[in-house]
Amino acid sequence: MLTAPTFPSVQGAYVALLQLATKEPEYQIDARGNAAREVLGVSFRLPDPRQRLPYLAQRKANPVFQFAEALWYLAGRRDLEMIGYYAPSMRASSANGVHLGGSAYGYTLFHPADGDQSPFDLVSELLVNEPDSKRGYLPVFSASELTDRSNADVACLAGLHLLPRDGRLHMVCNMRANDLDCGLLSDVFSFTMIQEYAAIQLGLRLGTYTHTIGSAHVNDHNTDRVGRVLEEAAAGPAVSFVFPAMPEDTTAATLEHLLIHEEAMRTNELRYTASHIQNRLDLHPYWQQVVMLFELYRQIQHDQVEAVDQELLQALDPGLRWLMVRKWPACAAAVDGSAL
Ligand code: 5HM
Repeated sequence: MLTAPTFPSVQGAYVALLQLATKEPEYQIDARGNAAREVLGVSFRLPDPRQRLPYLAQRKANPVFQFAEALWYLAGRRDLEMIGYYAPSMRASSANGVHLGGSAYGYTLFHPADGDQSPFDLVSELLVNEPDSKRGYLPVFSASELTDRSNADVACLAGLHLLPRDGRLHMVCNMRANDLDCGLLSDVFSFTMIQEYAAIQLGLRLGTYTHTIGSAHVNDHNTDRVGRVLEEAAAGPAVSFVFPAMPEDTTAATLEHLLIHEEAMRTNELRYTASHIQNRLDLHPYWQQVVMLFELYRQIQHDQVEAVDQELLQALDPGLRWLMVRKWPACAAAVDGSAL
């Protein structure tokens, strides 16, 4: 079979690639001081790209960051102010302390560079007029990023290819490089969110997601954690949850509305209860879940609570709650032992 191997969720692909790179590496590399084991030219396919979260106790996915990053991309932003709050480590990649460079993929894709149309708008227009087109490509990496040899933030995403076929929107993602343990999970989460958003804007059903990587590697300093993940995976799947569909009425205005609430919580101007989010915000229950995640994170970051609001935690979808309880001690402290 020459097409990419398929997996029912990102978790299987992640584990299979960790296994390959650590047990059967093709190369040992040392680029920019990062010793790593590497395999070249790998790919996988997710027939259901919504299954974009792993449920592994040894690899604590952070759904707050995942949604924040996806929204930051979809809103075409590059500011550290927003993304640095959710991922302080990303501050180190910024050259000026204000913006991110190559890794601000949303800025490249959704920000109107010249004139008033973004690359995403141009590709969408093309695909509406010619769905069978092979030109719906959104390039991200640019060789001009290599002009400055000290550039710490060169895009790892080469580009996203949108392919409407038989009423469904497929996406092929090309990455020049992917850190299999640290980068892959958040990349797949965000890119499949972009795919689902694009499908809705084009009036298409969600198709398959294919992820391709030039240099797939595991850094040596992550070897211990990767070993623990592989042990957990070998013991068999403990839990799995189904990730719901993005509402079909989602538009750029929905995301703008959501990001107004996001900013109010990030800057600690407003605090929300579960019932306020459910009854007063005029958001679809899918997006209400995201506001709940941001409010829980506000309580952890700003109020520095020992235990988050129980009612809010209980109002989360079971899969998101499972992840939050494992990721944040203040969430674990808000549930009794049986819910762990
Ligand atoms: O030396 P280089 O620019 O390739 O280092 C970037 C590192 O971040 C690589 O290990 C790359 O695979 C990882 N990375 C990732 O996996 C970086 C970004 C941000 O652009 C990303 N995924 N989205």
